[in-house]
Amino acid sequence: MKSKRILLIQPTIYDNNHLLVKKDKLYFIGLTMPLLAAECGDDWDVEICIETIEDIPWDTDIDLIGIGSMGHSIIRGIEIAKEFKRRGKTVVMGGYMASLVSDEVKQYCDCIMIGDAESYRKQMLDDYLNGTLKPFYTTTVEKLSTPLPRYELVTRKKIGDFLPVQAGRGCPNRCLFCSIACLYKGKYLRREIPEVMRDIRKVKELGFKKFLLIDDNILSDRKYTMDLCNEIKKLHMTWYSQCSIKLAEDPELLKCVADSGCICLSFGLETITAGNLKKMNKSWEDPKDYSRMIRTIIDAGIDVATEMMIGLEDDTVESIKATAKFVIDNKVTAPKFYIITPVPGTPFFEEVKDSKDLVNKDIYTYSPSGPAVKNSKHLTAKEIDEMYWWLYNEVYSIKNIYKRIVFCRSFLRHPFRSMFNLGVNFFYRYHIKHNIAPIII
Ligand code: B12
Repeated sequence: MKSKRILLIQPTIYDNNHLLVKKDKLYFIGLTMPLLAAECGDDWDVEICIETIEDIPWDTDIDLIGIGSMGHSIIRGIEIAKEFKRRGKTVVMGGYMASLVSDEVKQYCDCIMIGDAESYRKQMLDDYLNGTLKPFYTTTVEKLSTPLPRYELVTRKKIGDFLPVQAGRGCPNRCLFCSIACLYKGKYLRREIPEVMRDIRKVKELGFKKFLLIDDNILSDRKYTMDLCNEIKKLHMTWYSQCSIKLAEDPELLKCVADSGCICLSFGLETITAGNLKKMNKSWEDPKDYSRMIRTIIDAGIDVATEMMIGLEDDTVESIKATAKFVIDNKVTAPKFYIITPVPGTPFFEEVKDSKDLVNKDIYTYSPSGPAVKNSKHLTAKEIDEMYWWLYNEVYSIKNIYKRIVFCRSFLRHPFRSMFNLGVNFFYRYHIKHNIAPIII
């Protein structure tokens, strides 16, 4: 008789020196594993291993192993799957990459959960217990409702001072490079506000004063966001999230978000070159508005983090230098950069997979922090790599960290927060100096 026990593993990634990224502390803890644990049901005994901060318990006596796959951590995920298979375990995989390239990944495990796992207890776990596990499970969630995540399984681990909460999943936009657009196809699912508030209250009860709203675009529904923020405000907590920079164009909503305790938002600006945005099907944003919008957000009391890509078709050495100047002049608190990478399973990958500009076809080496795998119109892959590290070093030079964080108005308005941000910037700088892009912390 099979026992109701499962070990859930969030694999880490390999860095640019091909070493596994291991840390003393993971500041951003995802929701995936605590939520999956809850979705197993109370009668299941669940253990979670976050490989970035923990060792894999290879000798576990648990038979069922569940492995996540976030971006290029799928490479490590497959290695883990192979080893557990060798040890006679039953291995199930899920998450973004396993869903996007399920046929490829299936070779290494017993079963793949494609897309959302909300009904996997009913289907997959019961089948496992009955010995009738199928190779693939695909579920389409039309209405999102999730149990209270089992946060207590991660709160004793070495994590930051906030926990993740999810209000919605997916995004109404269809940007060509984005895995979320690929999986959700323009769909945005939202949970009922009382259910979201139940989770936020739990986070507070557990002693956390901050939370990370992990939605991909919390602005997708204006009224919903307003109502949610009005409820959050009552709890006197602070929170972070990510959304479209277009928030700056809605002063009423922006004020409501700021008043509810939001202190930092991350914006996928992608590029300062309009032609690049257009080619990526993101022409609903215009880089010429970015500086003004960033100012508006900072003036509302919210710190700005940005996510941008390098190696796009219209990029040149000059445009990448201008990107550095852009984030420095606009006092971006936490700028992050990625090399555009054709993620298998996305339309972008299909478009370039046979092109002679794709200089590396070994998808198992792909990473958003390089080495670059594709020449662009004006730059070779090698030049893109050089410019990528030049950009990070420039933006995180001591002089430019001070310019962005200390010599600006928000330092006077929020000195404690700014000192914290200064610490974060020096932490990122330390990693950059060791050839590690600060994309996983
Ligand atoms: C929080 C977060 C992080 C955190 C925490 C990571 C961690 N180790 O815990 C940090 C900042 C560290 C991080 C780092 C990275 N991330 Co990240 N991250 C997120 C974010 C914002 C939320 C993740 C989350 O909690 N989601 C909520 C849960 C409930 O949803 P879910 O993960 O999709 O899980 C559901 C299903 O997919 C399924 N499922 C998932 N895993 C499994 C496993 C099994 C066994 C089963 C049955 C089902 C299943 O069940 C869940 C419930 O339905 C997402 C965006 C997003 N929308 O998810 C990006 C995201 C997942 N990250 C992404 C990437 C690429 C990365 C990095 C590789 C680097 C980077 N940023 O580019 C690293 C790799 C981290 C690692 N593995 O070590 C991409 C993945 C794209 C892709 N094609 O795979 C996303 C989608 C962001 C994006 N827009 O591109 N990330």
